[in-house]
Amino acid sequence: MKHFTLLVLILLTSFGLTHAVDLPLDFESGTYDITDFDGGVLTIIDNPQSGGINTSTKVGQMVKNEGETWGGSYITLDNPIDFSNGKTFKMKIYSPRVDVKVLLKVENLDDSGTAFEKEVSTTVANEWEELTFDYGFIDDTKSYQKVVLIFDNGTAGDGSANFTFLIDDIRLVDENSGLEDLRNSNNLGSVSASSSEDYLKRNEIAVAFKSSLSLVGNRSIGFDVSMSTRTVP
Ligand SMILES: [Ca+2]
Repeated sequence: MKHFTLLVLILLTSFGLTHAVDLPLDFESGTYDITDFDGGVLTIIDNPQSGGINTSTKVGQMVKNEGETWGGSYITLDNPIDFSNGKTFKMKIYSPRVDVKVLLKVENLDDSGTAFEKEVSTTVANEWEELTFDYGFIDDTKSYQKVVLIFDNGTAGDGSANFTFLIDDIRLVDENSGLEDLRNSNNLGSVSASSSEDYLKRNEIAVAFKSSLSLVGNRSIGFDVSMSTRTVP
């Protein structure tokens, strides 16, 4: 009996059935924990539109049927999403229409109120494209383990080809969104002199800061100097 159990375990492992489902989601192997809601139906199928940027074997197919206008599906991952190496989601999509709104949301395993979402629109029809979702402002101190997808949120589906979408390769990348730079821009104290270039930058900032201080402290002198410089030919 022990030998039999061991054999089953070895077989399960070798066939990939115990493969954990986490990002990136490529639908090639593993058992996906999919939950459909309010008209959305997500299934894993052989790629019917192999070509362009996606010649992989398996894809996700989302059909939005009649139901609620927010109908969609979510995939429950085996582990919380790790945002430490990037906060930009990429997802390949094959849409029958341009300007289809694609909502990508992440949710906490138990508390749907702990969530973050971004919505972007498709730009091409009947060919694969890769959409980008900027998650720069997500609170990554919280835990998120569900990936929720809603197409054309606010519009009821009809289950037709017009509401049939293919998805693939949902992944996180480290792409500078500019949001972190913006967040740090009012914290000049964080500028360090790790290289000569940084040192020069820091000096420039210090000089500019001193100049603005002296201008405030001697406003009339600063003003006169400025005026004389401008008026003397
Ligand atoms: Ca795939």
